[in-house]
Amino acid sequence: MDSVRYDREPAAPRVPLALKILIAGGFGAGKTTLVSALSEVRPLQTEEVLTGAGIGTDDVSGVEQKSTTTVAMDFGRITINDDLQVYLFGTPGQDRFWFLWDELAFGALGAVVLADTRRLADCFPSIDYFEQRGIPFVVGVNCFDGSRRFGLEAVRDALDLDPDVPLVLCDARDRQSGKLVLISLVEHVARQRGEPVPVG
Ligand SMILES: Nc1nc2c(ncn2[C@@H]2O[C@H](COP(=O)(O)OP(=O)(O)OP(=O)(O)O)[C@@H](O)[C@H]2O)c(=O)[nH]1
Ligand SMILES: [Mg+2]
Repeated sequence: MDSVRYDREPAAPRVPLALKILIAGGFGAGKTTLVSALSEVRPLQTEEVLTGAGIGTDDVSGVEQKSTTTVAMDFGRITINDDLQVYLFGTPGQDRFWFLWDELAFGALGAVVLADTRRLADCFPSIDYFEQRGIPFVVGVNCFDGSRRFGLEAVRDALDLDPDVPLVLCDARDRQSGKLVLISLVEHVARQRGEPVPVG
């Protein structure tokens, strides 16, 4: 009987390296919007309708148009090349879901904290969380239509950010804008680790 001979073992299937990045920030800052804009696959979302039951708990001042909220997480994926994928995890924005954060943050490369200048203080808990755990983060100021524009230095002062934490303007609805935020995070992580900053 003929037998097939292999000179070499068949190649093992390639498993791409996966980087995990968190998209955090206060209630309604645009986390779900950013994950959706960036993801190449239909994002997994856990949106629930804001109802009268949330009155007194869900502070929608400044985002009165908001009709849903994330109750567990958002998930999206970006393929960089055959060897590298980025997994995006959007956090829930409300305090009552804090218990999920440690699971979501486990093994993360770093985080994007989205800030809305109409409700800047809402991103303090996210910043505190990452600072306390030594997780590198950048802050993206999501420029909502009609919100007052502030200079980056004024926002940096208001957030009391360390000088080395990157602060960038962005539009969470825009893929290219979101990519620039992710690139600033990857560069920040590389600088912190003393590794060469990736080019392009
Ligand atoms: N004009 C404008 N609207 C935006 C932008 N980003 C988000 N929105 C809108 O703002 C609302 C809130 O956005 P979400 O992405 O749900 O915010 P979130 O941070 O995920 O909210 P929670 O999960 O409830 O904390 C949605 O109606 C979005 O369409 C933006 O950059 N500009
Ligand atoms: Mg959300």
